[in-house]
Amino acid sequence: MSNLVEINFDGIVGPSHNYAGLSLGNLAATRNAGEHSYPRAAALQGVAKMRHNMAMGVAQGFFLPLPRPDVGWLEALAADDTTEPALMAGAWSASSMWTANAATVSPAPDTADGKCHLTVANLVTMPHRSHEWPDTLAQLQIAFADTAHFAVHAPVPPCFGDEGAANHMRLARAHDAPALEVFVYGRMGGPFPARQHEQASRIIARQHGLAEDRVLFVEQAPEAIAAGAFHNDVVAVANENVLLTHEQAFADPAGTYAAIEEKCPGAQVVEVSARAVSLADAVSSYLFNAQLLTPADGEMTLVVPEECRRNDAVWKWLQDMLAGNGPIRHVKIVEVRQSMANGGGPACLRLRVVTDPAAVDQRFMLDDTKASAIEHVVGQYWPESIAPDQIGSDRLAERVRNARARLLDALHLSELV
Ligand code: SUG
Repeated sequence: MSNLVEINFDGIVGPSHNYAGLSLGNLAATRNAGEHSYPRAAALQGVAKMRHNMAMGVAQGFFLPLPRPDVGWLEALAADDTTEPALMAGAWSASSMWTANAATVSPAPDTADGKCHLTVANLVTMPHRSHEWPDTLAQLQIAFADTAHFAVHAPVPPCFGDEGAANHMRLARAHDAPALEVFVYGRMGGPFPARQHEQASRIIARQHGLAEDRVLFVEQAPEAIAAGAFHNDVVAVANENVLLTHEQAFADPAGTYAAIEEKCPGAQVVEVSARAVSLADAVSSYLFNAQLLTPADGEMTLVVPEECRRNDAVWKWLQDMLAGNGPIRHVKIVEVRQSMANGGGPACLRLRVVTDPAAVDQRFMLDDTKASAIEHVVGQYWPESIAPDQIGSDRLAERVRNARARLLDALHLSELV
């Protein structure tokens, strides 16, 4: 019998969480630049979300915050206190919390060698994210060290931007069945950067040993990127055989749906029309940055951010959807406002890995005891708030380092230094 299940690995929000407006094309992050941040509340909201999903019977894991400020990166930039504030903020960013951008994952049923393949994302398009990958890779190499089950790859060459699972979807009868892997890429030329390069996606598909008839490379609609969908997971989400997508997510929606139906018979596309929910409403509410999950009871559930309830058009669409006889049977709400204000919804905060949980280093798997331990350390050591002018301060840097060290210690992961 197969023990393969979907595990959601959430990024614990780091103690240096702040709003520096570093991501051009991410409208929430730009709008909130210079606001005070609340790292303690942010991390606790994240743990509450993990607890919420665990309570539904979903397997839950986590990744640790990366070492910040990244002094090695500042050195490489020959930067000091007098250099541009954006570079300093880049060294302090807690952006690794959005683990949907940590890696692209092809589970064992999809790959030629029957291993689960993970390629760490290079994130080269945004300077503040471009230095995440070495520490993320170190973490993946520990969490997925069992080489009988996993193959962990270095990033694709930096000439092609790769943003990980945020632009990748699996469609399959069930999580443990061979899937169609859909890679979504953008083309440069619009007002905002297209972060996922087609060639990066193609390299990953080859490197993971995916069969040609079970992959699809789809162009993201330029108007979606221009409207603030800097990753495809802002306008589409898939789970098992269901794709929930905005009408304007893909450059060629009809062609994309036809190709999906051909390569994955039985797939169901739930399309939200622009008339019902505009791209602007989709981006501000993060309706599609929901987690579409199959809980233990088998009833597919959409875990949406609180912002969806506050948007009339989105809330009405959700109610109408539930009243219909569609494949998504429940809608649940989580509060992740601190992350949302930087453009990171429930789906950005997690990396999905379909595998046997027993194959994972157990220190990365969450249970109630560990959730309480994380809450305890966060409550004691995470700064309550950070004002923009504190970024770069030695005192705060010391506090941030100490907070992370306490968490590593509590979770027996001090080897991550
Ligand atoms: O890369 N925000 C992140 C949000 C990532 C969301 N992830 C997914 N859609 N999967 C980003 O734009 C803002 C940081 C700042 O401006 O301080 C930031 O990096």
